[in-house]
Amino acid sequence: MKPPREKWRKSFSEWFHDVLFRAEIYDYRYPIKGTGVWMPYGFKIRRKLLEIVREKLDSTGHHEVLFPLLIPEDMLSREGEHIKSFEREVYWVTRGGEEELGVKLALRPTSETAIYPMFNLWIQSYTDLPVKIYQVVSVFRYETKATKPMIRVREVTTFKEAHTAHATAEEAEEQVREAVQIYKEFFDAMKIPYVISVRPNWDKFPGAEYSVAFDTVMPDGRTLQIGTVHNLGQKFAKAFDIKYMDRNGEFSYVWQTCYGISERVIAALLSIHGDDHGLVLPSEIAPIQVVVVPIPYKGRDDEILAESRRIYQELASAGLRVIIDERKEITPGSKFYDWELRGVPLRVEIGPRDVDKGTATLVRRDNLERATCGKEEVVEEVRQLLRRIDEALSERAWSWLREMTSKAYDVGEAKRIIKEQGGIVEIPWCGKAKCGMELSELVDADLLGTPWDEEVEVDGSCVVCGAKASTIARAARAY
Ligand code: P5A
Ligand code: ZN
Repeated sequence: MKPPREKWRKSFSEWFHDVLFRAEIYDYRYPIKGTGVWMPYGFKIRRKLLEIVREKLDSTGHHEVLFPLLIPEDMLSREGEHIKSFEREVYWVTRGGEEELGVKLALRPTSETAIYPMFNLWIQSYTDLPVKIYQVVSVFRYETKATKPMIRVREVTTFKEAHTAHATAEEAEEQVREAVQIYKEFFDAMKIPYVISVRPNWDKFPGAEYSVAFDTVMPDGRTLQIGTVHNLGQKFAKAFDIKYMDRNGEFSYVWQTCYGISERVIAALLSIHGDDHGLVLPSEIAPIQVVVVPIPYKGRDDEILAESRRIYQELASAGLRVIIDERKEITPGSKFYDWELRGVPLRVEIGPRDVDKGTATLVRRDNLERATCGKEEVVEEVRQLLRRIDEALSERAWSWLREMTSKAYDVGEAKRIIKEQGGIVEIPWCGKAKCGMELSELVDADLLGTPWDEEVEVDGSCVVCGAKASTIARAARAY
């Protein structure tokens, strides 16, 4: 059985707003544009996700830190390209109580310029390197594009940013690879499909040598940038004078990288797996993995409840995140509806027939299929089904991404696909910036960039200038 995905696909924006609120994830009615409130269930999902990120970073030698929110104006402006790009998006604190501040203080839009002055103090010798730190904080960006809950907010509340410093360019390069690998594993755990692109030079992170980005395709066919990894070279090291003494007593600037993700990942997770009934959560993220629902029957309620509780206990003792829904005032049907909306991967129903036969009925959230198993096998069966649900979610999501990725060999075709179907279109490109920017105009879409570290088959010629194509450009309408 296939749950419907009509609304999910055709009125995604409405679906998203509606589910966020009804499933008690996130309330976007806070009276400041671009800010939202994490509600209890949403906060639990957020916490699970952060647990996974922290585990991946901690186990690869990163250390968690916490820097101040405020950045003095002169520090924020130290690196030219960085400030030039961010200055239009900065919130400023200019007063403290009754006093005008002598130095304006920025609410961090990201923390390079807060962290690197401290790197200047911390890093003296090659023995201090590498430095690999991260923090999870709020950052503020006065976004001028249309704001959207979680997707483009002005207070980004779940900004996980990592910053590293290295002795050599090769080590920084290696760090970019490690970061990409960490994010791959993280998105894989989330069952979120992605493409990895080197952003065009005109669209890299301000202050970076180059930027690598993860994009996914949302239900409406638009792409969402869900993470970025930047090789900063020595630009910030020079601006903040971050030098170390090598083995020979000579001083050199460090080589740096930084990489970040935000609640956009949660938006992608909730959106990509969802359907018209609501959320569908992978088991690793689900705050509740299994819900036990007793199905009352005249004269047998006590037996049914006792058996439901016994199974609930068994699942809880096995370490599964399980709840039992004993609410008396509502029907089993309304309970199903509630937990489907919240994306609980598996439901266990216990009715009179299950009690008689010594069985349990299991219903998968992803495809709503029912199965029966003996009461002795419930734990094993639940574990197996959770695994299968996760696999099915991953498969469905990746085939969605593949379905939404096309190739085009001329501008008209590319433009038509982007307009009519959406998703990502791969177009032969000579690699010249002039053609790239023109291409973006001609197909009326953004250029995500070129494939990162992938063997790509390039056939045909640049659709703009006709020269032999050296790569492909990925074009899409991006959020
Ligand atoms: C990398 C971490 C940086 O800021 N500095 C530290 C680097 N990169 S970035 O690409 O600008 O941002 C990292 C990721 O954050 C998400 N993001 C947002 N999410 C929600 N609302 C926003 N307004 C917003 N801005 C950026 C993106 O996923 C981006 O890749
Ligand atoms: Zn060209």
